[in-house]
Amino acid sequence: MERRIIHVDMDAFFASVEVMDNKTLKGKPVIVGGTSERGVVSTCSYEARAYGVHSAMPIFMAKERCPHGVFLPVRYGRYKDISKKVFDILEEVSNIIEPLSIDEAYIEITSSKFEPIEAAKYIKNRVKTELGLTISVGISYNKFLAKLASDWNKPDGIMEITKEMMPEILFPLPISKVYGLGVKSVQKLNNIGVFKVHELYKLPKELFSYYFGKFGNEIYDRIRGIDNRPVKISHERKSIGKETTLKHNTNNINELRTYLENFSREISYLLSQRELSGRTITIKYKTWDFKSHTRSKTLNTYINSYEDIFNESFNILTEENIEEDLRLIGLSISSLKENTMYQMRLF
Ligand code: TTP
Ligand code: MG
Repeated sequence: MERRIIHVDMDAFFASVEVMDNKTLKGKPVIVGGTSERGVVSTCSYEARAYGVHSAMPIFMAKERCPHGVFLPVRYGRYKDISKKVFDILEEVSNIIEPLSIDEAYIEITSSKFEPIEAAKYIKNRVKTELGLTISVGISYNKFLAKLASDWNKPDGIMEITKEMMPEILFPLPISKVYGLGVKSVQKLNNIGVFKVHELYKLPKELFSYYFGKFGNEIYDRIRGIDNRPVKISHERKSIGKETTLKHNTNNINELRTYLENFSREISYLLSQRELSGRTITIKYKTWDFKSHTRSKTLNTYINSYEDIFNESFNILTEENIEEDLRLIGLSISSLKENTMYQMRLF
C-alpha cells in the first residue's frame, strides 16, 4: 500500500511566537538571537528575510542589513511550551510521530481515518485558532517528498506531491534541495557541471557511489522519488501534562479540584489517543509570590483513566495542605508505557 506521510514545520517559529506575544510587532522585521554583538541570528520574521537576514548570520551583520529591525533575545522555555502544544495537536491526528526539531515533525497517517488533505487542514486550523500561529504542511508518499512539499509555499503553506507529479516536480530543482546532499557534495557536483536534479538524474548509478559513498544508492533512488525510510516514533516525550495560570489567585480546594478534573480529562484523552498509560503523577503549583513546588507520586500500577488520574492527583493536592494562594497549577503523568492486552482491565 502506498504510504501517506505528512511533514509539518512552523513558520519563522521563534519570531512568530514573539509577534504573537506582542502584537505591536506584527508586520515588523523581528530578529531573534544572541543579544551580544558576537551573537548569531536564531531566526527572523519573513519581513526581516526580505532584507537578506537569515538564521546563523552574525547579529552585527543582521543589524547592518536591517538597522530598524526589532532585535529580541531567545526565550527557549516559551518556545518549548508552545512546541509541546503543537505536538499535542499532531497527536490527535496520529500517534506515529517523529519529531525532527522543536518545530518540525513527520506524521504517518497511512492507516489513519483521516484523508491526508483533511488531516493537513485540521492541523493548520487547530494551530491557527488555538495557538495563533501558522504551520506549513506537506503531504506525500515518502519522507523526502513530504518535507519538500512543506517547504514548497512557506509560510502558511499546504502542498501535496503525488506520484503523478513525479518526476516533473523534482527535475527543475537545484540539487541542494535533495535531502542528503550537503554543501560539500553540492559543490563537488557543481564543479562537474551538475546543478539541477535532471542533470544528476542522467549520471550512471556507479557515479553515485563514487560521489556519495554508502549513501550513493539512496540518493540515486531519492531523485527517482523513492525513499523507504520509516517514520520512527520517538519516545522522547516522557510525560504528558497540562498547566494553567489561575483566573485569580486562590487556595480554595473546590476551585483547585475543578482544575484537576479538567486536566485529568484532557490527559486521559491524550493517553488514550497514544495508547499509553503512566504511573507517576506530578502536581506542580506556584504560590502567589511565584515560588514553584512539585510533588510526585509513583504508583505500583499503570493508569490511564480519568477517574484514576483525578483521584491520585487530588490525593496529592490535599496532602499538601496548601495555605497560601496559588497563581498556577499543573498536572502531569510520566513513567509512560504502551498499553498491551495484558494490562487492559478485564472488568
Ligand atoms: P527552522 O524551522 O529552520 O526555521 P523557522 O521556523 O524559524 O523558519 P521557517 O519558516 O523557514 O521554517 O527552525 C526552527 C527554529 O529553530 C527557529 O525558529 C529558530 C531555531 N533555529 C536556531 O536557533 N538556529 C538555526 O540556525 C536554525 C536554522 C533554527
Ligand atoms: Mg520552521
